Amino acid sequence: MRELLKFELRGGHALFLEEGDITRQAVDAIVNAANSSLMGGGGVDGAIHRAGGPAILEECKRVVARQGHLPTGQAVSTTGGRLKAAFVIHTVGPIWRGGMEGEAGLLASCYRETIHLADRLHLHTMAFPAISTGVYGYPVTQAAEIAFRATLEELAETRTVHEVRFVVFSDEAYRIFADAGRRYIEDRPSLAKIHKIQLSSPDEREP
Ligand code: AR6
Repeated sequence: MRELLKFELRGGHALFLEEGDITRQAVDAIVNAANSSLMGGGGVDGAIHRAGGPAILEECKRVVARQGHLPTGQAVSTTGGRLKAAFVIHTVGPIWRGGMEGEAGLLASCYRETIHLADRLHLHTMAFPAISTGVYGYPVTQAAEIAFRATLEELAETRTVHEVRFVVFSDEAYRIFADAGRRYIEDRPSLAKIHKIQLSSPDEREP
């Protein structure tokens, strides 16, 4: 039995937390935890390029030729290639250097800029991995707190984006994100209602 958490916001907006492989998500855009070169890499970046095929890298090259490397905290979109998601939004998380070098602001900026861009593209649904918590070493508890705060604040402002999913890659990350989300809402009970949803089959959400 698979479990999801749904944070139900006013106005029909929702934030979901689930464990899984983001490359399989049927949403309008999945978010890539890229690096500034946009030339691919390991972790979720490698998985997205492998699953989406060469069209994504070709478009990344055109983006870099046009505007240079992508600064930390900013976002650009490309095709989703062969993915179910029509778009990939690439953002560059901060490398964790102890927390005194603006990491928190840069990580929040990744979530905010990505959601803004999705809204400018008139997208409705999108999925984030836990940006910076792999190779870039951001402590997961702190990254989860920032992800919830930035996303819930942005979701209150979006015009078309109404559903965001956090897709984390381990039981442990799920637990840490769930605790961070519950803590955030406990302090702001009017912001969202939390529902635990049990799915009977792993692919129940797939179309
Ligand atoms: N679906 C969902 N989450 C995933 C998946 C997946 N298929 N694969 C990994 N994760 P990382 P970063 C999780 O290292 O820390 C790349 O080389 C993973 O468990 O992918 O932002 C880039 O090119 C972790 O929790 O990204 C950059 O150079 C989270 O995704 C650098 O790594 C992020 O881990 C970026 O490092």
